[in-house]
Amino acid sequence: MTTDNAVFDITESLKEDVLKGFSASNKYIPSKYFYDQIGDKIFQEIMGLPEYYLTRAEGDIFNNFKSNLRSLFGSDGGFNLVELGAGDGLKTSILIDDFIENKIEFKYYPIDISENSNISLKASMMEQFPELKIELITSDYFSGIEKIKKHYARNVVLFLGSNIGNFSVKEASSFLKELKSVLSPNDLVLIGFDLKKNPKVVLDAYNDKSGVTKRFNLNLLTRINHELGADFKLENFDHCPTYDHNTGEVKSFLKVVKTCQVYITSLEQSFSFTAGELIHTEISQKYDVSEIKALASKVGFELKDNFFDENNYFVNSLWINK
Ligand code: AVI
Repeated sequence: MTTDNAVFDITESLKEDVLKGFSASNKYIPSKYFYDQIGDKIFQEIMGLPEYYLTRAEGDIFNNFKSNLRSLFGSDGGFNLVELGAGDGLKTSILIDDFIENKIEFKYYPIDISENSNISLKASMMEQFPELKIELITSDYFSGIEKIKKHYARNVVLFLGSNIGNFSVKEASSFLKELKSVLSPNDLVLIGFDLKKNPKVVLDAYNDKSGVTKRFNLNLLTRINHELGADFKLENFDHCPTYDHNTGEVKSFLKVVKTCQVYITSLEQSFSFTAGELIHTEISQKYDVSEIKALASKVGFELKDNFFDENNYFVNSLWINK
């Protein structure tokens, strides 16, 4: 993984974050470490789970509203379609397919810190759409946007899949303020928010019967075992998600089921884990429509339109930079 000139060492950053997280009074591991090669594959499985409605809901929105999105994105002529953390690009390909069919002028710029995911995304996009104008940007999101050559007047930034939900509300608002600072007036942002709904539906999405999300969460410990030389025994930990409908927070934890000591070679240190203790691993924030509207105006955008799936489980919210 590389950023511009500096080589970014993910194992070094994992080491620092694990030391910080395991030394805290309430232990935690940042959720960005889910996405190693194994975690990426498990996340693909999650997206296909019957309980994990988010991906299907957003796909339905794109299928139902692609022509509306096409006219809104293209209302100023050609545009740069900028995607932050595109993953496998499956949902975006619904829009790209429609834009190409309707001979819309645009160029696709997926921005991701991981060169590997960008390269495989480009290969799969080129296979589906040989005529697609695409330029990979391997970088953090904000410097990536600044690098985009202004081929067309407008940037249309996609931040899909409820990735915004992996920030707390406070972090989301700083992230969006920083995003605004690298955009020009009239640029658009389309954000996928997961909505508050029946708490059982929400919680089941993070606690599937087949145990895929449990594997996803436990993979953090496998990763620490491999990359930092730790001796976590996975059977001493369980997957434990919670949902608070008032705050809209799904919190995922690894719960210690058997008291144990774990030695981490690269830190030359042991850590104690006590039965019942919770290690916080992820937040998946759910919103309601009024909170989304308030967030848009707080960070300096104007909410232009909301697109919902048939169940009102999910919304793609289109904002314009004032
Ligand atoms: C990537 N992100 C939006 C997912 C979510 O819903 O928070 C990650 C995930 N974690 C457990 N299941 C899915």
